[in-house]
Amino acid sequence: MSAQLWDPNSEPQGDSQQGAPPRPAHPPRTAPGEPTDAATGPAAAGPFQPAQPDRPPEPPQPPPWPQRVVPLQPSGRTEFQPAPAYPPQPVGPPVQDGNLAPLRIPTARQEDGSAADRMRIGLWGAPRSGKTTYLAALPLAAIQYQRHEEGNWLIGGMTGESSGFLNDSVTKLTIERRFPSATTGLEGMSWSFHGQEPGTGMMRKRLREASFVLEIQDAPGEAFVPSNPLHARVIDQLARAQGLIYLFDPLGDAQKDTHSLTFFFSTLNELHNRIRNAGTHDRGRLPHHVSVCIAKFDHPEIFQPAVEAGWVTQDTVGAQLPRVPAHLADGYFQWLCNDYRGATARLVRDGLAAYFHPERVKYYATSAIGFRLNPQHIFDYRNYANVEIVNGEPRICTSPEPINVLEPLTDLERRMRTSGNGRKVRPW
Ligand SMILES: Nc1nc2c(ncn2[C@@H]2O[C@H](COP(=O)(O)OP(=O)(O)OP(=O)(O)O)[C@@H](O)[C@H]2O)c(=O)[nH]1
Ligand SMILES: [Mg+2]
Repeated sequence: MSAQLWDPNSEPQGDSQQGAPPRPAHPPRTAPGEPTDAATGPAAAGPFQPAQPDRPPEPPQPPPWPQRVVPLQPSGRTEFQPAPAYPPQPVGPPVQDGNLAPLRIPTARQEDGSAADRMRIGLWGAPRSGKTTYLAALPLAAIQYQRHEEGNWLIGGMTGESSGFLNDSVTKLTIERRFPSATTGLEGMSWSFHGQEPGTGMMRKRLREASFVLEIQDAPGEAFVPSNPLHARVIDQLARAQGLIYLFDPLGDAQKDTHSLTFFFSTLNELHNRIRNAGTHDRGRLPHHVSVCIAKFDHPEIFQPAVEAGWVTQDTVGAQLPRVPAHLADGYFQWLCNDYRGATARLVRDGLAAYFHPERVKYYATSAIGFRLNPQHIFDYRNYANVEIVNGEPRICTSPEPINVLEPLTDLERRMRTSGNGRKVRPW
């Protein structure tokens, strides 16, 4: 009588589970390249064929399907038993990555008006003054912070769009070496900031822990004139903001269609009316804290006169970047408006001084893209202009190292928090 060989294609005898999924096949025991003759191959050998005499005996392999581990038997040995076959399962949603950790909610939501650490900032500036590039440079400034200062900053998006903006900005500025496109609509960002930075005053030697959520809107510069359809919404934003970042572009100020005053005075006047009508003036002035950024400080037409007038010092370590020191920045802005620009710039200066409390306005010489650096990554006064024109389009020459981009924002947060006026989220 011939031996009964196991035929994997034949129906199992007495299997009453119609429609049960077939059990997975054993993995082949044949090494790659080994002959798989039907007489001697693994199929012919049957599922639990003893080891061939010319091979070292293999330890018993547990089958690859789900197993139950039966706890220690009285004999003292653990035994594997195949689990019972599962009934057919409904098809589930596609699994994108079975290893993803469960997703938690973000630590604060944009809509959550009660979050104490939320900071609404209005971004203001004439067309092409560099507002979007400033925002785009923020993640770079945060990553590079520890190069120049003790401490560290991390920025993260609170929404998909805000996160996407951070990612796209870094790619655009550093890899493509291009500037962002002109803004066409209102774009809201919500970013979380976590950091440690040097304290101030007596606490200078200690790192200060800071954490807040920034809400900021980017608008086209044209929206800061009353004839623009977005104007009312932009004024709303500025009125509801706790602090303002104002970009003053000395280059644009020299051109008729981007005069700073055109996009400054009418907005300032309406902001004042709105806040006066709401009865929320602070001792007769607008209650906001303001960071004024003198934009495009890297540009030779701005940088060179500042150097020649003696406003600039240079770091002695790292990339040896030039800067206008914080204690001179106010004087530098006054000089820029008095001596370098014209009568309209002086009116911007006067408007800031008259409508806001002077102690709540701080000035920064800012460059979103920083200076061109030499191959050793050091500033060279012979060749520092970081923008070149390629096919009629401005391109950034060396990877941006922003100057005074993070500071106007983190200082603003600190000034608002410590000034005592609070101006936490207020319903105007
Ligand atoms: N040299 C230099 N040029 C800059 C800098 N930031 C911006 N620019 C130039 O200014 C142009 C306008 O910058 P944007 O950031 O788009 O200005 P914006 O204020 O957002 O402009 P709108 O959206 O039209 O209101 C850029 O295309 C660059 O050519 C900077 O830090 N340095
Ligand atoms: Mg823009």
